[in-house]
Amino acid sequence: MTITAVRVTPIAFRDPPLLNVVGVHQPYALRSIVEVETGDGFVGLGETYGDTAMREGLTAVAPHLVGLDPFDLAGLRATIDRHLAAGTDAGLSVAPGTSRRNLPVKVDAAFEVAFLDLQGQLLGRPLVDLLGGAVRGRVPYSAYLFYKFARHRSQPEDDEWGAALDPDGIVAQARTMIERYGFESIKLKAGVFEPDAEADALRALAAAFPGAPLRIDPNGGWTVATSLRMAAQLEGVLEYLEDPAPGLDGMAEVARQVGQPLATNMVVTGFEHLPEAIRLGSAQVILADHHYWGGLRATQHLATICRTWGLGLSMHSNSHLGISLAAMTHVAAAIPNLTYACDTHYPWQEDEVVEGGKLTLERGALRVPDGPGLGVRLDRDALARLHEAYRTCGIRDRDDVAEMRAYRPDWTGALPRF
Ligand code: GKR
Ligand code: MG
Repeated sequence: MTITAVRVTPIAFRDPPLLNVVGVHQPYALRSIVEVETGDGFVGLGETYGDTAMREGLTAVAPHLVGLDPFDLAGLRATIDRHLAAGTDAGLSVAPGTSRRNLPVKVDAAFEVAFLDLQGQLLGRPLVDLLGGAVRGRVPYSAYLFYKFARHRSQPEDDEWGAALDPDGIVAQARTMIERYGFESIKLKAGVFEPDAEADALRALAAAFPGAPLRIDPNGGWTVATSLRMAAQLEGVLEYLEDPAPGLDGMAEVARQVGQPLATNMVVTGFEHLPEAIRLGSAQVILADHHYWGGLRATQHLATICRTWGLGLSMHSNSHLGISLAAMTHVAAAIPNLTYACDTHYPWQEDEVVEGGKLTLERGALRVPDGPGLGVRLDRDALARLHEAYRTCGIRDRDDVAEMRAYRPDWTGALPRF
């Protein structure tokens, strides 16, 4: 049993004008779809970032995987190490996947999922069984709210969500999202407006959805002083405060003085960050993301470290489609100490690349797909359509700062903002 073909297809799908601390989402988000095929017609799938660095990494490795056994994950890693030099960009980013940092780790993650999908198909077992089996049959996700413009500059009419630029807009967005998907916990992407205005939005959410666990994430957009002031204001309102201040030291300084746990997907984005983060006490909840932590098994290793050191574990998300959602769900189902609902951008995406269209979230959760492997199959017409969108959309790297500059020419995206 060997791999006979590997394909990497860049795609672009529509993305609304969601606001964050560095700017605004572009009209299209990019992903790469990975297919790993064996001679007898089985195809394993993976989904990951679609930026230039990632595409180059995936395509540099792809031809060298032909001939490997899909069960040989050590061989996969060795092949990647032989053909890919580690990136040098050490910068921390709002979108932790979209840089050259740890490129081999991210490439490994994408192919590992495809190899595991193949293994599951060959054995006739859901992927979660290869990770030790499911400790839960449904994986809860949180409603991921964003301040947003009503439409992109290029759109003649408002999108279906409309604008959300104040507490009323955020509560209305939450209502729609909860009506549609039944989410039980809520996250607000912050760092967009003055922190006090964002705290008002959180309090409005707390009043509108009593008892729903709440989180706020300004992506390191607040100074330590602002973070402390906001933490005091939001005491008792939040289940955790996500990435208030930049840097391991900044987070540690905040953590020392506040009563609530800090979560991060910005200052701890790889195993190499854990010793210092633990020594300093920079975060009490780590947001895992298999796309940049090295895959599904690496995410399980991270979970073990979190359990050992008494850290909470939740899951980070960027704009993604169903292959990623299925992979996130399988690994989340296998981790006993995943103690919070996972993040997902999924409700913001209209397009899909898997057969049958959008996966169904019910009561805020996705049932673990029970078909063999990931349990999702590629819709080839959709793949072709989204690849064509990639070819013509003109975007090759995510750039929220440049997109915002089109609205506000003086925009810099510099952090911290407040
Ligand atoms: O898509 O605007 C966004 C998010 O801010 C994303 O880039 C972050 O990586 O969702 C992410 C987060 O939790 O920080
Ligand atoms: Mg975050």
